[in-house]
Amino acid sequence: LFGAVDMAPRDPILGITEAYNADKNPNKVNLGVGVYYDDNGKVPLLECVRKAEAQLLEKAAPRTYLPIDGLAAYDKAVQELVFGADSAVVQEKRAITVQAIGGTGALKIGADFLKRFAPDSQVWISDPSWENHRALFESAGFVVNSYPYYDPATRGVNFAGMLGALQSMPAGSIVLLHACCHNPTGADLTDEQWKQVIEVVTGRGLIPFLDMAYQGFGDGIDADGRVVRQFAQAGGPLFVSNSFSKSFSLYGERVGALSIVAASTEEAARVLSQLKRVVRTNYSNPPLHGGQVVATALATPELRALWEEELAAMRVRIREMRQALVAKLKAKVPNQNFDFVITQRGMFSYSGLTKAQVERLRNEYSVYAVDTGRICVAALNSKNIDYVVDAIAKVL
Ligand code: PLP
Ligand code: TYF
Repeated sequence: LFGAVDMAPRDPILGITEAYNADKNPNKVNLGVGVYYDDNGKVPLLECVRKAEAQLLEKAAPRTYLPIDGLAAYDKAVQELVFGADSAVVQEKRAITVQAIGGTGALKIGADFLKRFAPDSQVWISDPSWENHRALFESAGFVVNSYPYYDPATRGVNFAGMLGALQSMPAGSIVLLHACCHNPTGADLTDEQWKQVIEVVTGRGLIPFLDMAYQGFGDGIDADGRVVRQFAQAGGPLFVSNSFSKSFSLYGERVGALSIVAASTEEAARVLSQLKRVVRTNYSNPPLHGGQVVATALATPELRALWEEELAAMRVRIREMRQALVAKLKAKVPNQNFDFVITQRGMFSYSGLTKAQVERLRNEYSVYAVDTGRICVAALNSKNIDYVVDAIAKVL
């Protein structure tokens, strides 16, 4: 049996962390994986999480199974966060939300559901996109295509290309969109561009699947969620995967959710019943702890306020690192313009570094970036930024 098993390729991003971990250089910096580190280079345990966990510990509740669709309080809190408590889709009970195993799990149950009910549709992802998008939808059985997105010349979005592709996809195509903080480029659409995208997607009967893994890292919780609400208002079916890995710094707890908007309460109930079937045949029901933590934090006013403060602090620190990176690079490499780093949103910057330059950064300086030139700005801090800027200046 195993003689015929060949070696699978490594995940291009998680593989970088393996190499980084093995590196003995004390100055090493991991700008590869999309994880937020604080100014001391540590992954934070948020105070709102610590307090929610203290409350849960105090209760010492038994660890029974959760329902197939997850903790009800969690699903409700997520739905209100994603769509707004007073939104029509929530009020009219047209949105259903299922707790999922991280954002990745949400994408996968959404993909499996879609394969069952839209088996002949094809999937379209941005060029480039998060590496796992293609693999996830292909493993659900879909043909995955890409639509133009990034324009290296402007270091922004090739909007004409994107819109043109949307206008020529067959009706029923599944379009994966990053709701905010595009991974890997950091280049987001403007409000006006989103308006046009929503018009084309709903007008042409495409199926939008919004992936929101970085809510709160762009311009704020509400501002980053606006696109989801606009899609929900526009009508038509809608899929939204969201993740608390980054926004609650709960990476390993695997907390995410899939929400689907249907045309009526009755339709939503049928959709939920089928989605539960997908969950049941994959992992039966989701884990308890992370969902409880997030539900407690979101539903307890003082913990909710604390979370918003802590998330804002992460967002602000990343912005400061963007500013510092640009200022320091300008001083060292005066003939190049790095202002685009400030405009980019979220954790990442598509830096424009070539594969050869990324290799030199790794081999000569132990600074780890993704081969595409993506760097995680959230891994920079006041102690490592000068070292990183020196290294980048040398390879440029
Ligand atoms: N979608 C995007 C765009 C991401 O960058 C990530 C990052 O991890 C995910 C989904 C997956 O989220 P999770 O780690 O919660 O599975
Ligand atoms: O893009 C990133 O770095 C994050 C983390 O297979 C990640 O989204 C990367 C690769 C992967 C899972 C998570």
